[in-house]
Amino acid sequence: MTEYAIQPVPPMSIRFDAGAATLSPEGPTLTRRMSDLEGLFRDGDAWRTAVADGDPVVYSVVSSPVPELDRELPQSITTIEAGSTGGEFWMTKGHQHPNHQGEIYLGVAGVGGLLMFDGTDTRWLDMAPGVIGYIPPGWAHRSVNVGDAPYSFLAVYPGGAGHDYGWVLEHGMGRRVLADAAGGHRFVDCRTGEPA
Ligand code: PAN
Ligand code: ZN
Repeated sequence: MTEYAIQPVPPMSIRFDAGAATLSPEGPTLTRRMSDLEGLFRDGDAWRTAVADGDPVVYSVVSSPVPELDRELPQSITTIEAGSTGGEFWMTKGHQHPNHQGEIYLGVAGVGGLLMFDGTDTRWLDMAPGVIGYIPPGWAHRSVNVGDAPYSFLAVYPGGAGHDYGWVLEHGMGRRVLADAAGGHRFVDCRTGEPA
Protein backbone atom coordinates (compact mmCIF):
# COMPACT_ATOMS: atom_id res chain seq x y z
CA MET A 1 0.00 0.00 0.00
CA THR A 2 1.18 3.51 -0.78
CA GLU A 3 2.07 5.54 2.30
CA TYR A 4 0.32 8.89 2.48
CA ALA A 5 1.68 11.80 4.46
CA ILE A 6 -0.79 13.34 6.90
CA GLN A 7 -0.79 16.87 5.52
CA PRO A 8 -3.38 19.47 4.53
CA VAL A 9 -4.64 19.42 0.95
CA PRO A 10 -5.61 22.39 -1.26
CA PRO A 11 -9.22 22.99 -2.35
CA MET A 12 -10.00 20.04 -4.56
CA SER A 13 -12.75 18.15 -6.32
CA ILE A 14 -13.16 14.48 -5.54
CA ARG A 15 -14.97 12.25 -7.98
CA PHE A 16 -17.59 10.09 -6.29
CA ASP A 17 -18.57 7.02 -8.33
CA ALA A 18 -21.64 5.54 -6.66
CA GLY A 19 -21.75 2.55 -9.02
CA ALA A 20 -18.18 1.51 -8.33
CA ALA A 21 -18.23 2.82 -4.72
CA THR A 22 -14.94 4.64 -5.27
CA LEU A 23 -13.42 8.06 -4.60
CA SER A 24 -10.87 9.58 -6.96
CA PRO A 25 -8.23 10.64 -6.21
CA GLU A 26 -7.89 8.00 -3.57
CA GLY A 27 -6.09 8.21 -0.26
CA PRO A 28 -5.45 5.37 2.18
CA THR A 29 -7.38 2.11 1.85
CA LEU A 30 -8.04 -0.17 4.79
CA THR A 31 -9.05 -3.84 4.57
CA ARG A 32 -10.52 -5.68 7.53
CA ARG A 33 -10.48 -9.45 7.50
CA MET A 34 -12.32 -11.76 9.84
CA SER A 35 -9.17 -12.11 11.97
CA ASP A 36 -9.31 -8.34 12.63
CA LEU A 37 -12.73 -8.73 14.28
CA GLU A 38 -11.70 -10.70 17.35
CA GLY A 39 -14.10 -10.48 20.27
CA LEU A 40 -16.95 -8.96 18.28
CA PHE A 41 -19.12 -11.90 17.19
CA ARG A 42 -21.40 -13.59 19.70
CA ASP A 43 -20.25 -17.05 18.58
CA GLY A 44 -16.49 -17.19 19.17
CA ASP A 45 -16.21 -20.74 17.78
CA ALA A 46 -17.89 -19.72 14.52
CA TRP A 47 -15.53 -16.72 14.33
CA ARG A 48 -12.44 -18.97 14.82
CA THR A 49 -13.72 -21.37 12.17
CA ALA A 50 -14.19 -18.50 9.71
CA VAL A 51 -10.65 -17.24 10.41
CA ALA A 52 -9.23 -20.73 9.85
CA ASP A 53 -11.40 -21.23 6.78
CA GLY A 54 -9.79 -18.58 4.55
CA ASP A 55 -10.00 -15.52 6.81
CA PRO A 56 -12.30 -13.64 4.38
CA VAL A 57 -12.31 -9.90 3.82
CA VAL A 58 -15.33 -8.58 5.73
CA TYR A 59 -15.06 -4.91 4.77
CA SER A 60 -12.85 -2.30 3.19
CA VAL A 61 -12.64 1.46 3.60
CA VAL A 62 -11.36 3.71 0.80
CA SER A 63 -10.64 7.32 1.68
CA SER A 64 -10.10 10.53 -0.25
CA PRO A 65 -6.77 12.31 0.28
CA VAL A 66 -8.32 14.70 2.85
CA PRO A 67 -6.35 13.94 6.02
CA GLU A 68 -7.56 13.06 9.48
CA LEU A 69 -6.50 16.37 10.98
CA ASP A 70 -8.43 18.68 13.28
CA ARG A 71 -10.87 20.98 11.39
CA GLU A 72 -10.56 18.96 8.15
CA LEU A 73 -13.55 16.96 6.86
CA PRO A 74 -12.30 13.60 5.55
CA GLN A 75 -14.54 11.29 3.56
CA SER A 76 -14.45 7.55 3.02
CA ILE A 77 -16.52 4.79 1.45
CA THR A 78 -16.94 1.59 3.42
CA THR A 79 -18.03 -1.58 1.63
CA ILE A 80 -19.17 -4.49 3.81
CA GLU A 81 -19.37 -7.85 2.04
CA ALA A 82 -22.53 -9.93 2.40
CA GLY A 83 -22.29 -12.73 4.92
CA SER A 84 -22.96 -13.94 8.42
CA THR A 85 -20.94 -15.78 11.05
CA GLY A 86 -22.75 -17.87 13.63
CA GLY A 87 -25.99 -16.33 12.35
CA GLU A 88 -24.75 -12.77 12.97
CA PHE A 89 -24.57 -10.44 9.99
CA TRP A 90 -21.16 -9.12 8.92
CA MET A 91 -20.42 -5.72 10.38
CA THR A 92 -17.78 -3.11 11.05
CA LYS A 93 -15.86 -3.15 14.32
CA GLY A 94 -17.69 -0.05 15.49
CA HIS A 95 -16.19 2.80 17.46
CA GLN A 96 -16.82 5.86 19.57
CA HIS A 97 -15.33 9.24 18.67
CA PRO A 98 -13.36 10.14 21.81
CA ASN A 99 -14.28 13.82 21.52
CA HIS A 100 -17.92 12.92 20.86
CA GLN A 101 -18.00 14.50 17.43
CA GLY A 102 -20.88 13.81 15.03
CA GLU A 103 -20.75 12.21 11.60
CA ILE A 104 -22.93 11.67 8.52
CA TYR A 105 -23.28 8.55 6.42
CA LEU A 106 -24.91 8.33 2.99
CA GLY A 107 -26.11 4.96 1.70
CA VAL A 108 -24.55 4.21 -1.71
CA ALA A 109 -25.32 0.57 -2.59
CA GLY A 110 -26.98 -2.45 -1.02
CA VAL A 111 -28.99 -2.57 2.17
CA GLY A 112 -27.64 -2.28 5.66
CA GLY A 113 -28.12 -0.50 8.89
CA LEU A 114 -26.51 1.88 11.28
CA LEU A 115 -26.45 0.63 14.86
CA MET A 116 -25.78 3.31 17.48
CA PHE A 117 -25.28 3.09 21.23
CA ASP A 118 -24.71 5.89 23.74
CA GLY A 119 -24.01 3.58 26.67
CA THR A 120 -27.70 3.40 27.59
CA ASP A 121 -29.93 3.61 24.53
CA THR A 122 -29.54 1.67 21.28
CA ARG A 123 -30.85 2.91 17.93
CA TRP A 124 -31.03 1.33 14.49
CA LEU A 125 -31.39 3.19 11.21
CA ASP A 126 -32.23 1.28 8.02
CA MET A 127 -29.77 2.33 5.34
CA ALA A 128 -30.13 2.13 1.56
CA PRO A 129 -28.93 4.19 -1.41
CA GLY A 130 -29.88 7.85 -0.94
CA VAL A 131 -30.51 7.62 2.81
CA ILE A 132 -28.48 9.88 5.09
CA GLY A 133 -27.86 8.47 8.54
CA TYR A 134 -26.95 11.06 11.14
CA ILE A 135 -24.72 10.06 14.05
CA PRO A 136 -25.07 12.65 16.82
CA PRO A 137 -22.17 13.43 19.17
CA GLY A 138 -21.64 10.73 21.79
CA TRP A 139 -23.15 7.79 19.92
CA ALA A 140 -20.85 4.86 19.17
CA HIS A 141 -21.61 3.48 15.71
CA ARG A 142 -21.37 0.23 13.79
CA SER A 143 -22.58 -0.62 10.28
CA VAL A 144 -24.14 -3.95 9.37
CA ASN A 145 -24.85 -5.51 5.97
CA VAL A 146 -28.27 -7.19 6.22
CA GLY A 147 -28.60 -7.93 2.49
CA ASP A 148 -27.22 -10.50 0.08
CA ALA A 149 -24.99 -8.06 -1.86
CA PRO A 150 -22.21 -5.70 -0.74
CA TYR A 151 -23.43 -2.72 1.29
CA SER A 152 -21.57 0.56 0.69
CA PHE A 153 -21.88 3.97 2.30
CA LEU A 154 -20.07 7.28 2.23
CA ALA A 155 -18.94 8.75 5.56
CA VAL A 156 -18.01 12.39 6.22
CA TYR A 157 -16.54 13.13 9.62
CA PRO A 158 -14.45 15.67 11.53
CA GLY A 159 -10.76 15.01 10.96
CA GLY A 160 -10.01 15.26 14.66
CA ALA A 161 -12.76 12.86 15.70
CA GLY A 162 -10.51 9.87 16.40
CA HIS A 163 -11.66 6.24 16.58
CA ASP A 164 -11.95 4.50 19.94
CA TYR A 165 -12.46 0.78 19.28
CA GLY A 166 -11.81 -0.21 22.89
CA TRP A 167 -15.02 1.54 23.97
CA VAL A 168 -17.10 -0.88 21.88
CA LEU A 169 -15.18 -3.93 23.12
CA GLU A 170 -15.85 -2.78 26.67
CA HIS A 171 -19.46 -1.58 26.36
CA GLY A 172 -20.80 -3.47 23.35
CA MET A 173 -23.39 -1.91 21.06
CA GLY A 174 -26.51 -2.75 23.04
CA ARG A 175 -27.89 -5.06 20.37
CA ARG A 176 -26.73 -7.72 17.96
CA VAL A 177 -28.11 -8.12 14.44
CA LEU A 178 -28.92 -11.71 13.54
CA ALA A 179 -30.33 -13.41 10.47
CA ASP A 180 -33.93 -14.55 10.91
CA ALA A 181 -35.60 -17.62 9.43
CA ALA A 182 -37.46 -15.58 6.79
CA GLY A 183 -34.27 -14.13 5.27
CA GLY A 184 -34.51 -10.83 7.12
CA HIS A 185 -32.85 -9.62 10.27
CA ARG A 186 -33.75 -9.52 13.94
CA PHE A 187 -32.24 -7.92 17.02
CA VAL A 188 -31.18 -9.44 20.30
CA ASP A 189 -30.02 -7.73 23.47
CA CYS A 190 -26.21 -7.97 23.79
CA ARG A 191 -26.28 -9.01 27.41
CA THR A 192 -29.36 -11.19 27.71
CA GLY A 193 -29.61 -12.61 24.19
CA GLU A 194 -33.37 -11.91 24.35
CA PRO A 195 -35.21 -10.32 21.40
CA ALA A 196 -34.71 -6.54 21.46
C1 PAN B 1 -16.36 5.21 9.23
C2 PAN B 1 -15.78 3.89 9.77
C3 PAN B 1 -15.77 2.77 8.75
C4 PAN B 1 -15.18 1.46 9.30
O1 PAN B 1 -15.55 5.74 8.23
O2 PAN B 1 -14.49 4.13 10.26
O3 PAN B 1 -17.08 2.50 8.33
O4 PAN B 1 -15.74 1.14 10.55
P1 PAN B 1 -14.80 0.94 11.81
O5 PAN B 1 -13.94 2.19 11.89
O6 PAN B 1 -15.71 0.81 12.97
O7 PAN B 1 -13.94 -0.27 11.55
C5 PAN B 1 -16.49 6.15 10.41
O8 PAN B 1 -17.43 6.03 11.17
N1 PAN B 1 -15.53 7.05 10.60
O9 PAN B 1 -15.57 7.89 11.67
ZN1 ZN C 1 -17.11 7.29 13.02
